[in-house]
Amino acid sequence: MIQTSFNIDKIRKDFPILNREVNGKPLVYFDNAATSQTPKQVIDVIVDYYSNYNANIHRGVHTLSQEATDKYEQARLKIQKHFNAASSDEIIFTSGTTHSINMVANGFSSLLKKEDEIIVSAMEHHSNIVPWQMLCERTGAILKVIPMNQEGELILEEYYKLLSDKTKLVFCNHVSNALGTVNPIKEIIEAAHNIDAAVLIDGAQAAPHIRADVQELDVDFYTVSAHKMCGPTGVGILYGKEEWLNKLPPYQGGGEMIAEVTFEKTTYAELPHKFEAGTPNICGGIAFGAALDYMNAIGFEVIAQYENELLEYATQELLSIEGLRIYGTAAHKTAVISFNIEDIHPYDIGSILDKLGIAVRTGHHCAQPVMDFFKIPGTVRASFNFYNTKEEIAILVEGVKRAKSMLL
Ligand code: C6P
Repeated sequence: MIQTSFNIDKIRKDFPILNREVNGKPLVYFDNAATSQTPKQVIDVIVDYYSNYNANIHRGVHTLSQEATDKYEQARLKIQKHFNAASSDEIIFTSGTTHSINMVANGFSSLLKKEDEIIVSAMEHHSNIVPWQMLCERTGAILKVIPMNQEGELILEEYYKLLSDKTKLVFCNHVSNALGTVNPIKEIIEAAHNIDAAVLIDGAQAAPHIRADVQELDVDFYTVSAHKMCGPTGVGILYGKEEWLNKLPPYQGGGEMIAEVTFEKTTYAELPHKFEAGTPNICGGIAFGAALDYMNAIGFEVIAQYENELLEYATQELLSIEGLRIYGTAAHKTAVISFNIEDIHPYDIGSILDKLGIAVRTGHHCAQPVMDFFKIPGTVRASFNFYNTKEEIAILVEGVKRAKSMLL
């Protein structure tokens, strides 16, 4: 029996999309790790912005511009408070995690030299691999990989062996999108700091489930996408320690990121504006703040407990299907289940589930090295959020059984 201290029926009413049908069946949305759904409280904020105070920010003396600027900067303060950053100057608005990581990777071009080493984990999303490979191509630095075991857990002893005075930067996800593993980032950060290496943690999959405290973690960079935590697409943040953000050069040149421009020389704006060239996603930033308000009103501990119960129930029910294998069996996981049934192609299962109104993701999940490790082309991935229910999981399990009987 799932114990909740929140009212699931009331929560579900906040999400208009959950009322729709897909292929004549009620939608069962289990693709939350790709993007989460949006509550009406956040949709209302977006409508309000475009209905009442749409204007460019930091530029106008007029009322609309000032209102938009105030709301945007209030959102930055909400984000600072949520992640417990020491200063709002350490919160850079970006278009999302991919943009945030590229910003740091680009910045390190001027800080690395040939033969320096940077360390990545074996279970990264391509967003946290490719920008670093491009950095290695530019600088001659060398990329090393922390291996994982069959459960999908990083092997820390191997990580410790990789660290040396050549190591300049370590980057790892907080939670794996393909396996759901929650990584021991505190230990990873501490060990890197012992040899003076900086650490970037990709928080894209953790932020919807775990409230990270960047000061407590002592992390140098932390990245988040709003669309995975009830906010809109196209907006996110890079948290960076002030000392690091001051050291890195700006990512893009343009309006808003300058102090003074002449044809001889340009000086850059102070943080955070140094990294925010051009007109940002103003409405998106404000809606991100509203999404954090919404999730915090429910409470991250309550969310985590509820989702954990969904994970346990779904794991047990899915494993009762003969031939079904779950990839990612770490002791500490978020509510993500990646699975295959014998040698049925994940795409075929996903297509049948879609006919039944059930949305899952199939394929390599932008984490091809993880699939290569398990020697599979991909998986079916069901990922749950706090607005999902045990009844929906039962529908998924029946759907998977039906797919199996049709495909084997
Ligand atoms: N993962 C998934 O289905 P963007 O696209 O920039 O908001 O986030 C990229 C990203 C980075 N790191 C991790 C761990 C992620 O999971 C993602 C996005 C989605 O798993 C879409 S590919």
